[in-house]
Parts: sequence; structure tokens; C-alpha cells
Amino acid sequence: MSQPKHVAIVGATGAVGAEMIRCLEERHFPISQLTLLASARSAGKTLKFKGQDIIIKELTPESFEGVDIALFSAGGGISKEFAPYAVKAGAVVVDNSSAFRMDPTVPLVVPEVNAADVKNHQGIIANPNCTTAISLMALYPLHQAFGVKRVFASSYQAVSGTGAQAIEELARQSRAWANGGRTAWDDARLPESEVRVYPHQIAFNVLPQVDSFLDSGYTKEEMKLENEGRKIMHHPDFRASVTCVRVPVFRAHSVAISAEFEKPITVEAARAVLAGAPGLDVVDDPAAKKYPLPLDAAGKDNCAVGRLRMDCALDNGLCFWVAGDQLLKGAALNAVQIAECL
Ligand code: NAP
Ligand code: 3JN
Repeated sequence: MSQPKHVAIVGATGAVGAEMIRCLEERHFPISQLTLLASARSAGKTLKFKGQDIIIKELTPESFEGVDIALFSAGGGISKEFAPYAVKAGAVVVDNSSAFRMDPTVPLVVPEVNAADVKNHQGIIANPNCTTAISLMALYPLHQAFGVKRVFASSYQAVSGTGAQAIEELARQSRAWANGGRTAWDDARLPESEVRVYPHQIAFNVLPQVDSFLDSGYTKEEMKLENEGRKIMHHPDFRASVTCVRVPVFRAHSVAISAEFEKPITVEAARAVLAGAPGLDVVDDPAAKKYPLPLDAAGKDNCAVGRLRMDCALDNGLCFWVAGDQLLKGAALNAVQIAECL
């Protein structure tokens, strides 16, 4: 039985922070004290943990005295500035941002893939990008069996991936449309004043942009599967060409993947491998219209994979569709699982 820990959550009021509190509670993480940290805007407000009100404190360099494990989820800038204070105070940081992911001294971990890397930490362990984590839940077991060479993928990313303000944006735009007295089904454009978080209206639309563009034409988000996937799978030659798309879904990301493998693969052999993979459900009965849906994945710890079929354009290729709750496996749950490994 491990000693109860003093755990701090940085970004406790955010979409991910709220799920971290819930995961710690539901998984009975051994906690002696929970410190909730956010910006000055939230200081003094309370959040519930195990039925008790906990007062949120403003994040400062002194916030980490006596803290054993600090779960960071307040963006890369905050992680870069404050994680060193946490480490100096003796805490182990599990960071949700990209600030340290590609730092060779920082393990980047999906416990179902590379839990053993946790022990190499020097104070900071990074949580991968949500689309990467969800994709690897299905891709890694296939890689172990068949050796993945490269993937072509498109993501369908929920607005909660952008945080609390984007959830409100989709809800507000949907209400504005419904309350707008529209008579024609194709009259879906809302006034510019309704567009505040994304560069374009998200309700009744899809946006082929997640994060900012690089000189290559890909976005930063699109390169994470290749870069982070190489590190997590210990597979430096892995290649991924990805298009990330924001869709008007509240919660849970989906990814359509075409993967090319070294070894011959069949749908039956792939299904058998995926059926034995931890943290993954196979939902694949197209004749009965059963396949993974973000609505079904929302709120669930496990990711789901389906639509398995031979890829008709690749040698040794398999197409599949993965859905997973990006606030859970893509962020909070994965972070708490890493803390459990500690
Ligand atoms: P969010 O809902 O916008 O929440 C942001 C959190 O950061 C809030 O708790 C906020 O506190 C806090 N914060 C902002 N400025 C701060 C400051 N100066 N000092 C202390 N705390 C501050 O965002 P989110 O969706 O939870 O995501 C947070 C981060 O997690 C992202 O930036 C990303 O790096 C990572 N992440 C998110 C997802 C996802 O699916 N959403 C997935 C993977 C990784 P206040 O409420 O006081 O402003
Ligand atoms: O947009 C999404 O669906 C996921 C967003 C993730 C995110 C948002 C802001 C900054 C990240 C991330 O985890 O990769 C970051 C970051 O790079 O820290």
C-alpha cells in the first residue's frame, strides 16, 4: 500500500483540471492533501473533492511546499514558468502541455505503451497530446504485432479540446441558431459577433485548422502524432501525415487512420490483437451499425476502435477509426495513471 501523497493540481478550474479531480476521487488515489491552484481570478472560490469544499489558491512560486505530485494543466507557458519551482520544492510534475514533451530528459508516457519510462524521470514527466494518446491506444498494439511504418490520419476533434471557453462557444452558437427564428435549413451562418474563440463559426461547420500553421503547411497539432509517437513507441522511423479538424462535438476526439505495416496483416489478426489491448474496446459490427462514436466515448476511460478494413491503397495496410475522451485518456486520466505508476 503506497503512502498517501500531497497532490497539487495547477489549472484546477479548467476543463482538464475538473476531470483530474474526478479521476483522483474515482480511482481512490491515495491522497493526504489536495491543493487546487489556478489564476488570481479563481482564488478564494471552492471546488468539491470527496464531498469537501477545497478553496482554490492562486498559483505562485511558493505554491509547492510539501507537495509530492503536481499535475499541471494550465498551458505551456505556465508549465515552463512554474514546473521548475515545483521540482525545486521536491514534487514530481506530471505536465499536460507540450512544454517538455520533446525534451530528451523528460519521459513522455502513455502507461499502456511505455509505463517503464516513468522511472527515468528527473522531476518532470510529460503527458502526450490528446490526439496522439488516443491514436496510440490502437496503433501501438498493432505496431507490436505487425510493425508500423507510417500512417495517414485525419482527426475529428471536439471543442472541449480547446478548453472551457470553446465549450461555451459551441453551446452559445447552437442556441443562437436555434433561437434565431430561421426558416431555411441552409441558413446556418451566424453573425460575426458570435465568433469569438475559433477563427470561424464552429456550430454547423468543420474547421481544417487545429492550432497554428507551420512553414510546412501542417499545423503544430498535426505534427504531434509523428514527433510524440516516435518518442513514446521508441520508434524513431515512424512517419505520420495528419490533417487535424475541429468538429462541432462537445466531447471526445475521433481519428481515422490508414496504417502501413512491415508484416502482412489481416482484419481478423488485427481484431484479435486489438481485443487484447489494455484500455481499448473493439466496437466493430458495421452490419449492425456499430462503430465507435464520440457520444459513446464521452466520459469513458477506455478508447474504442472499429471500422477495421484492409487499406486498398497501401501494402500491408489497415484502416481503422478510434474514438476516445480527450479530457480523460487524452489528458486527466493519463496524467493520474502516470501518477499511479509513480
Ligand atoms: P481551460 O479549460 O481553458 O483551463 C485553463 C486552466 O488554466 C484554468 O484552470 C485556468 O485558471 C488556468 N490558468 C490560466 N491562466 C493561469 C495563470 N496565470 N495562473 C494559474 N492558472 C492559470 O483549458 P483546458 O482545456 O483545461 O486545458 C489546459 C491545458 O491542458 C491546455 O493548455 C493544454 O496544454 C492541456 N491539454 C488540454 C487538453 C484538452 O482536451 N482540453 C488535452 C490535452 C492537453 P482560471 O480558471 O483561474 O483562469
Ligand atoms: O485542440 C485540441 O483538441 C487539443 C489541444 C491541446 C493543446 C491545446 C493548447 C496547447 C495542447 C496540447 O496538449 O498539445 C497545447 C500544448 O501544446 O501545450
